[in-house]
Amino acid sequence: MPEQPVDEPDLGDVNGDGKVNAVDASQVLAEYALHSTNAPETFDESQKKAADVNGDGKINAFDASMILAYYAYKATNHDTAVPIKEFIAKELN
Ligand SMILES: [Ca+2]
Ligand SMILES: [Ca+2]
Repeated sequence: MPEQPVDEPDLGDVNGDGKVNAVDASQVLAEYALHSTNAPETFDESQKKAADVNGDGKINAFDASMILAYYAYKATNHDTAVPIKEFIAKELN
């Protein structure tokens, strides 16, 4: 398997398939569920960075809901959609 770059993962694309969608959101939720039961985490460093879309250092349901919100937004704004970073920055303001 080729090595994934660790420094700049695509924000929100947790499974690295090039898309930000419900699959990523559900992986974030699954990881969050593991954290809350003190189970060992399954995300690598790159996935953690991709999952923490609001950059607060935590992976939780908020990140999952932002990923879903971006996915819904992109589905209705194909041509004009801004990058997820900008979308989240707006959502947080
Ligand atoms: Ca993905
Ligand atoms: Ca977060």
